Amino acid sequence: MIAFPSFYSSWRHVFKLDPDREISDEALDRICLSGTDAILVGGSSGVTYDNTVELLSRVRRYEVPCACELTDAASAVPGFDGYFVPMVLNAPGRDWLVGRQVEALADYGHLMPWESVAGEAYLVLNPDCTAARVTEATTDLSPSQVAAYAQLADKLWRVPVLYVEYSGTFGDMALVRRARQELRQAQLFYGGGIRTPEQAAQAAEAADTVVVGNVVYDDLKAALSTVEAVRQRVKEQDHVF
Ligand code: 1GP
Repeated sequence: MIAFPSFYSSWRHVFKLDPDREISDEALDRICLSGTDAILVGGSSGVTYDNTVELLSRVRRYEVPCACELTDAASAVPGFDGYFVPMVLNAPGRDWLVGRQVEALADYGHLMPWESVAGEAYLVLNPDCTAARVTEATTDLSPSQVAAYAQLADKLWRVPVLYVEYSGTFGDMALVRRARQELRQAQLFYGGGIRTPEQAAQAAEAADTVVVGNVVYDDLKAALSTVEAVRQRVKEQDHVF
């Protein structure tokens, strides 16, 4: 992967927080001071302008960078360090691939802070996650199909981020590695089902950036343990190469 400097290029570990879910001040404090590289704000349902503003303002008490995943123009809140615009590669219709994005840009394109916006090509691979249900993604992909999608994102379209999404379940790391093999310029994000330091380390080995979500809300201690696990694995890899 050739890394172009961007607001997210140094991120190895990220906590994804859902504006539609409750998080106490104490838990947020521990998350923001955990040593994670960034907080990513986004969710597959129930995200509004108001709950996004509220979460951003709470995270802004800390130094940790905070970015937003823009799934709906209605929740486009200014003031984040960066914005990702998801495009679901394996959704069957054009709606989640380009349709919604074009509609939103027609209205708000002139307001976009383009220097801190990155396209995010999603491959949604857990059929039971909300993102798969909402987008009706075709999730049972063979390794060669995954490789083809990765080529499409990286080489044909030159999207800067490929996000392999298994939200809710720990994914097939062989498939994640297969995707990574194809990338020349895109940064590979992996998210889904990370609940232990071991899983975090495996994901850090397979992907460039590890995203940890749900476990924040049901086992804070386990969530926090993933930060050091990723840090450690990255250090070992840097030592080897
Ligand atoms: C969700 O990829 C993220 O979009 C993280 O997944 O919530 O399963 O950790 P989990």
